[in-house]
Amino acid sequence: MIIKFTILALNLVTILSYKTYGYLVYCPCMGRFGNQADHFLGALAFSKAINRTLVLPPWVEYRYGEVKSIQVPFDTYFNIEPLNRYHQVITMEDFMDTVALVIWPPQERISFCYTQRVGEIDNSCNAKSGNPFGPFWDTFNIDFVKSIFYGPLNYDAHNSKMMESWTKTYPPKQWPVLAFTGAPASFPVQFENVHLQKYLIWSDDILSKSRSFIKNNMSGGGFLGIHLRNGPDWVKACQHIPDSPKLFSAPQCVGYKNEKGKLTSSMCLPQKSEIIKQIKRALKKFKDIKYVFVASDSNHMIEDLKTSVKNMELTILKHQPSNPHLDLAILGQANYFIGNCVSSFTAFVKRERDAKGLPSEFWSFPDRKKFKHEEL
Ligand code: GFB
Repeated sequence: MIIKFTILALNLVTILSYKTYGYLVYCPCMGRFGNQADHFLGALAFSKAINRTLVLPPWVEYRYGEVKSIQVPFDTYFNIEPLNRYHQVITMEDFMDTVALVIWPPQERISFCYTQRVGEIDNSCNAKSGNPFGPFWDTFNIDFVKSIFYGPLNYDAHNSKMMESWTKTYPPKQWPVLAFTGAPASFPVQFENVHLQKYLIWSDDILSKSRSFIKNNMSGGGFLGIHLRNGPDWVKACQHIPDSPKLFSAPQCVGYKNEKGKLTSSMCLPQKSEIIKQIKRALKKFKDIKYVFVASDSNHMIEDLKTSVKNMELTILKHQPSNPHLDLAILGQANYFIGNCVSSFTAFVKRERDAKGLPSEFWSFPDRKKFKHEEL
């Protein structure tokens, strides 16, 4: 009895402390980690702009051979506290265990989408149709009774008129929870939201594992971190370069309007010779580098790299077994980083390093021939 009362009282305290703003819930239903991270920054900006507490969704992951996505709690990878300094947030797990019990009863669960989505029901968001949509909401036993199409509103947090329209159309008193079928954010991350990366700080667990890896394997010298994105999905994606001058995260180097250069196939899928040349150039600049840490989704090229630098006192290594988050956290701590401009996985590292004032560059960018010509 006492325990029950204490839990109820705690819930009320949590709810009262959040109540005035309303809540924003969403499914990070597009792409893998890099895409979801880009979306997260946009959702964070949007929730602040419409003054609603952001419910931190779990990360959606896909395991080989499994039909349904797996939902990994947000705080497995990131600390909540720094985010709270920017804006009020709560994890999805805490939200469902406390606030939702009071302000979001099952009969009031409405899904929001820009316009109808194809699925089992006509004229609906079909918020649970397909993977990861169904498994995501099922993780929290959430079903929706209705859909709202919020178009033509959009989630550009930097358009104050638009944000006013949101708060006027969906005031928190009548709409305590806005649950979005997908992330209320653009991909790649809007330029104005890139700086929010500084609030995404790795969890103590990821930080300590990445630091131990560095200490145990790369002490006594600096290290160069490189990201080689070269799996079959990527090879296929890079074929779209000629028709997609801003493919995926390319704006991070070519600019959001291609104002900083042209996207080339080599930037997406650099050849072995180009990779080796660029590494050697970086090593000339950073003389105290003794290690090259390679992160990759497919081919780490360890043997090729070892052969190409065999006359230098360098150790080439990777993390085993493959662990994307540890790779990211390690790359974020490298003395120098070379990444793939088109990849949102690289983009995460680049933003984190920019926030810490650490130097980075991209494969085959800027175009050296053009650069040299312009310098003359
Ligand atoms: O993160 P992500 O959206 O980046 O998706 P891109 C790529 C996934 O591949 C990562 C794995 O989330 C990781 O699971 N991966 C990539 C890696 N690089 C590494 C690495 O260095 N180490 C490890 N351990 N894993 C785009 C997608 O990928 O690729 C698009 O976002 C689309 O949706 C396209 O699928 C083909 O932006 O690189």
